[in-house]
Amino acid sequence: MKHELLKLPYDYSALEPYIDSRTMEIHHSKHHQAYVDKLNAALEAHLDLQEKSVEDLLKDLNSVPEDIRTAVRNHGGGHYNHSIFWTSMDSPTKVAVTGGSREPAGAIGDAIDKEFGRFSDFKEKFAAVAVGVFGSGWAWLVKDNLGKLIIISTPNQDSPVSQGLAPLLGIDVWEHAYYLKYQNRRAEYVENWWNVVNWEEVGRRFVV
Ligand code: MN3
Repeated sequence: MKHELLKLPYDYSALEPYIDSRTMEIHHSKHHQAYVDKLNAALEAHLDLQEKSVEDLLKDLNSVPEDIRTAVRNHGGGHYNHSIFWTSMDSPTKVAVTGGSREPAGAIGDAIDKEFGRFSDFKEKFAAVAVGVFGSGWAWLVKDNLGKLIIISTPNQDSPVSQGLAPLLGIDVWEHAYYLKYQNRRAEYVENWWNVVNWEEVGRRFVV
């Protein structure tokens, strides 16, 4: 079984003007595709591992043979993290048209209020972590095994699932995610990104 690049649930232009379509196209069809290809290449000589989902591989990296462990961590992590990222977002117009909300509602909304205070406080804390990632990496809202919400960052393509945490929402802060439009202005990218967060999907992940 080969790992495959998922088709985006929206067009490359869907997240305009907050994330431009050229960035989306290169990010998905080149960067993410490369992680998928390199993961498959790493697993080529390991038939037994080809049956495992990328999530299961990442959850137990110690069981992955040492000669491909770094490749699975980096490329498997890249594949998995980007899959979470794409589906954490949706068109800002669609969100408005469907009567959805750009703020978390229901159980996830309550949990965020309980853990972080107001939604604006949560956004501020999350953005500070995202902007503060040194070099390439990710900021995440995750749920631990007791159901508690935490904001964390991971370097490179390390994934929260490798730490036993369930990723609910993640933002890619590698330069390839924003450089064409925002250049060095990562904080502006993070600020604009809130407009495309798909809170319905985040809410679904929270109650699983
Ligand atoms: Mn990326």
